[in-house]
Amino acid sequence: MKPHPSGRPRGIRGAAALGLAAAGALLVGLAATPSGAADAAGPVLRDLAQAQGKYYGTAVTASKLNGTYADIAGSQFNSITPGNEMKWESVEPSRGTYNWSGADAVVNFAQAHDMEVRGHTLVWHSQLPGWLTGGSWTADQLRTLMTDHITTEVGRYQGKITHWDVVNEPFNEDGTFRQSLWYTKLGPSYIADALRAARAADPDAKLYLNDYNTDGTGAKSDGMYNLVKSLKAQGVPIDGVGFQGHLILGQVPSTMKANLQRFADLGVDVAVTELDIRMTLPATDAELAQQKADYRAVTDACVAVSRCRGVTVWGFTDSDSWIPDVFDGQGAATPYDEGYRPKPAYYGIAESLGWTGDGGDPGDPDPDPTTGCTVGYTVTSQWNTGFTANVTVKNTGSSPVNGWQVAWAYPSGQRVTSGWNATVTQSGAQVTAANAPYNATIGAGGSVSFGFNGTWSGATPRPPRSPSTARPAPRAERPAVRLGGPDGTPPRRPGDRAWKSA
Ligand code: G2I
Repeated sequence: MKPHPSGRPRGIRGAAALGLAAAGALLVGLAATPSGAADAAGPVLRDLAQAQGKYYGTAVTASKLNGTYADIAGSQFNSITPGNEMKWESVEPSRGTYNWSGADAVVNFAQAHDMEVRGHTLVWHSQLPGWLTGGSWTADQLRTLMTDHITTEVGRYQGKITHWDVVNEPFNEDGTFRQSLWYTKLGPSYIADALRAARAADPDAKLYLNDYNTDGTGAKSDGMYNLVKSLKAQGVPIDGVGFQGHLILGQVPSTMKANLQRFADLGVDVAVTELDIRMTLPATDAELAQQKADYRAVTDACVAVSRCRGVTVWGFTDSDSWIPDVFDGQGAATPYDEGYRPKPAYYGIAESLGWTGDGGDPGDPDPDPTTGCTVGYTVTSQWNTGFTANVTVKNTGSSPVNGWQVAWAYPSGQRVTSGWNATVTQSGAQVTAANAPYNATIGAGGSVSFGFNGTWSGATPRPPRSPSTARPAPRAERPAVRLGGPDGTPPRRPGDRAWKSA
């Protein structure tokens, strides 16, 4: 593989954090709020995938391929799918008049960044030009229009497209054939004819059928399975099956791996071609953690099936996703947020592909070198004016902590209303949570959690690291910090430099 022309992605993880004052002035940081593409030491999905013998791909919008969007697409992914630019209405908006500008832009970008291209899509019921859907064609005329279109488009990109979605979404939910323009006029033979025309136009491209809601076993997947089996038996050129993977949070089919494997056992490749995992907005930290697990599970299924060629996400950033346009109130479906910050889902993919570094999400905080403690801050639920949060303090050191406080400042006017398992007080933006009598001691390797309800309006960004987080609190703050346990006993944590200097 050539080196990535755009180099390694730029710095990702900003230093946002909470401060923990354990028994006086111990301070630890919580890694949170990534703020860019990926840092030099962060995972690179394309390299991790390649090491597994797979690709990791993304759908893109050709007109956005510049700046940070292009940097991430080209450096993190080694396969690309034009989201719309190769569809019939895009390339042949009026009969015999072709517009290849968007499609060419994607193919050129792929070549410049050493990426494979998934061609999407030749024969579909949707995004067809009006002249085609509005015409009154005989079956022979329509078949010729279809095969000519395939010959022209596949021929244009011969040798440059690794995989073609030749026929897209041919099934109804019950596994019967969709009553598309193609099926109603031509019957099921349109599928074999399309595959043969594509093979003739580019013998090296891998030819796929592609559909949604076929990810797990079920009636629709059975329809696809039976079709592939019969095409194989007739010697029709079919190389692979694409499983789109438009999923709902927490609903990765438990049969996904087995389903991919049963198709592979028919003698075809498989791929996850349009992965996204949607949720109701606004997304909570708990939902983003679930999404991480879901992205990981889908990627795991592909990794576990040797004939799974790779996974493509349907847009890598929440700013370039079809979900909010189609599902009211839903979104946050991709691995990067709208500001191009990697979400926990990104790390879920990376971990599935073998990444063992920092998970970069609220559940995976970095220990603070001064205290050996970590603080994890998670919004567990959120509604229009309120939220519930959970904070976990983990003692990663080798001796107990006796008495602790956690301090942070809210950036956007959030107010704590009531807490539990700690005494949580707020003054201005500054919040302090002090241990309850019964959880003052955190054993070596142990952790404690507390929670609270709060109010918000406008936005609820995570509390950022205060400038004082990584060092002892300034002297002026010391009187506010209670040393030791609730009975006034001094903390006994060896090596607590901050406490000793207090
Ligand atoms: O619908 C999600 C995907 C399901 N599987 C096949 C995919 O090809 C399909 O992709 C989406 C694109 O991501 C959307 O971007 O297909 C949609 C059309 O069915 C695309 O949406 C269309 C909008 O509906 C149009 O208003 C818009 O002009 O995108 C067009 C180009 O931006």
